[in-house]
Amino acid sequence: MTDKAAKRARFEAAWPHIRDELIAYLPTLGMPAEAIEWYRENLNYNVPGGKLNRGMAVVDTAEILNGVALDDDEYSKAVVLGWSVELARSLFLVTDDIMDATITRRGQPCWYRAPGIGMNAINDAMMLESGIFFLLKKHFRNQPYYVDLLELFQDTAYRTGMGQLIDLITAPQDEVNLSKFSLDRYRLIVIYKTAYYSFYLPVALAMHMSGVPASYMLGGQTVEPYKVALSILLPLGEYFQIQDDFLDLVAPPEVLGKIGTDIINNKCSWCVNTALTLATPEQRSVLDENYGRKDAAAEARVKEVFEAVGLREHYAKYEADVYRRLVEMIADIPEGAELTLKREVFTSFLDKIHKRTM
Ligand code: GPP
Ligand code: MG
Ligand code: MG
Ligand code: MG
Repeated sequence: MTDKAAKRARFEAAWPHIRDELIAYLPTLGMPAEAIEWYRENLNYNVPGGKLNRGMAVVDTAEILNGVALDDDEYSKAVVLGWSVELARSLFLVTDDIMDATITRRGQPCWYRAPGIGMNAINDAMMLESGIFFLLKKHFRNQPYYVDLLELFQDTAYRTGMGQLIDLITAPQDEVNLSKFSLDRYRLIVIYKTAYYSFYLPVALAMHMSGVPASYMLGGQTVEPYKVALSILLPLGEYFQIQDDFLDLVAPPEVLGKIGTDIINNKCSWCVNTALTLATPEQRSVLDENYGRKDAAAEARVKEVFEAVGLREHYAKYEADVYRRLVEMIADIPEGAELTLKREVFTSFLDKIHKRTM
């Protein structure tokens, strides 16, 4: 087994214990067996089964900040935080799939489309969220950073909700209107909807757990490590989403594991927003007439415009530029005494993402 596969296996092995902790609370409240079974199925169906990048990022970051391997207590704390991030992700996806009227997720029907679930999925999503706060209370109530963890989950959910709102109103299901799109709007959506919860949340959780303070002095300089982390992780998250959008267009389905649907689904994607800045008036009309139609011929016409405006070259240039910028920002982080921020936290993310093909 590779090192990476072993890490994943260890993280996954913790899930049944965490799930059972959540379930074990229900009988203490006098909940009937039927309700307990429902909650178990909600957790099993929605929480594991993804790529787990966000959850495992908590553990990876805690390990890097710690310098040496985590002891059992530290590891189990990091794992609870990691699975809490996965709980957050699952509740976002359960509700997002209702809002987007999506059919399948992770190769199975979306939860609201699973037999007998329907709009109960809304309550199930709220119970996934409550699970986060149950776990935080159980495992961190006596830690000096407990309030920091609570605030972080709450602030992140607030920001993610705002991102979801601007996404919903910029690209509504039933109306294609490319004049609402722009690269600035795109960036705002992506940073709020994705980057905060996917990139900043796991790292900031691990920083709190590792005792990284709000500020410290290093070489006569005041460092505010959470602000530094945010300043790198938001553009990193934007880069990740831009890759996701580009891969949706160009990656072979057998590599990507899914068929790209962003054009057909009227997504406010980096590809269309960039093409809009480059298109001639004729190309713009082709986009207006064909984007977001549930029709393969219309999709093909959009793809022709994307090729004609040189989207691939623009992507290559964007990737080279953002990579250089992130490398510079990371090199500027003042490094020193123990328990402070380390550059490796960010280089490990950047290396995983740079030039990915799936
Ligand atoms: C998925 O985006 C949306 C989120 C992860 C955030 C949802 C936030 C809420 C507060 C509900 P998407 O709809 O663009 O992607 P996908 O294709 O995965 O559905
Ligand atoms: Mg969606
Ligand atoms: Mg959505
Ligand atoms: Mg995508």
